[in-house]
Amino acid sequence: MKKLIIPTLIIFTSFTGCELPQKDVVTSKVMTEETSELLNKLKDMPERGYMIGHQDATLYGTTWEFEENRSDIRSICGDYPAMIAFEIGDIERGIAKSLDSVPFSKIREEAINHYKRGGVVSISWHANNPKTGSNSWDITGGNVVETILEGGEHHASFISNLDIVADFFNSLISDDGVKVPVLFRPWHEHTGSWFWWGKDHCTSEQYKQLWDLTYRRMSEKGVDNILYAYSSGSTTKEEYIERYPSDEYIDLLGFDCYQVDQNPESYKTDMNNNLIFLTELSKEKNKPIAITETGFEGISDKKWWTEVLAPICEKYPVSYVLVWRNAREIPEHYYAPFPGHISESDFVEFYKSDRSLFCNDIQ
Ligand code: BMA
Repeated sequence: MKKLIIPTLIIFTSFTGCELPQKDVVTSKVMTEETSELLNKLKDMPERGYMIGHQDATLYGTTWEFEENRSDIRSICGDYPAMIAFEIGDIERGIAKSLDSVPFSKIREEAINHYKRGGVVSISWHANNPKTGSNSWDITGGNVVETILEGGEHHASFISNLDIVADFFNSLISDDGVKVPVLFRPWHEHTGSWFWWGKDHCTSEQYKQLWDLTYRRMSEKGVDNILYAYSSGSTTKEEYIERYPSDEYIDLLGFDCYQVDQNPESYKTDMNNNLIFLTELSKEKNKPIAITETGFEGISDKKWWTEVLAPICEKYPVSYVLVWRNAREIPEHYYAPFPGHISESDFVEFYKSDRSLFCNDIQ
């Protein structure tokens, strides 16, 4: 695999007209050729439309798990989502299965499969609380971030956790020897306080140091196949920037936002507000943007795809929109339709739109 050292040259030209970031960005990051191609793909995507992503798409659906070439979205429209995102929470425990009971070997296999079929792969990490040993929603440990930074009590064990994550990225190698490029999305939704790295549990400076530490360790471990997504909860531009770690290694700017009640109005407002400032930031920072997590749990609106989601996505230069997982173990915890679901035919309309991009559309 060829390594590209992208020159440290900063292009200040603001882009005009087409609303797209400049292509030849600029960091001193070391990345494989395929990773650099992924970055350009993300940047160019809004010229063609926005990619549709689905969390864990080929691992399981509401009624099945681990069936070759199956995906609920594919069962409905005949194509895979353009992006599939996977979750590696619990990997640091050194056990075989993730927090969602998926073998890590299966995640590796499906990430490679999706890359080989021309799709884009993303990985999130609901990291366990290094102080209490419990999960990422355990916020009982006080300021945990402080304890894992350099000089902190849990620094060494946290570095071991990062090393396990690094080993996983380094192991994503296809049978023809290509390291699969991945958009890595750790430390997400930090503008809320439901994760131990959230805003009430550490200072802005400490949060940024957590990112620096993550980036540095991945680099030291030779991980050259990841891009980094910075992904807040629904927020304001000021709050978004306050904890933004660094232009040097953040490659994509995103946010997570869900519809939580029957009336979509407040969801639409939140989505628009976030996308307005992200579009500005995309220009200012010359970086692609995305809706890194969204959806309406249970999708009780049969026209949700064409009447709520599509009109929002079409207004902004987003590279992708990702809906969350179709859990097979939690009834009603699903965000993509499956055969027989009330929004099935609307999803097919959504699929047919020129702007929504599925796997075959991005080849
Ligand atoms: C959450 C839920 C949980 C899951 C976690 C990590 O949003 O879907 O059930 O364990 O994501 O995938």
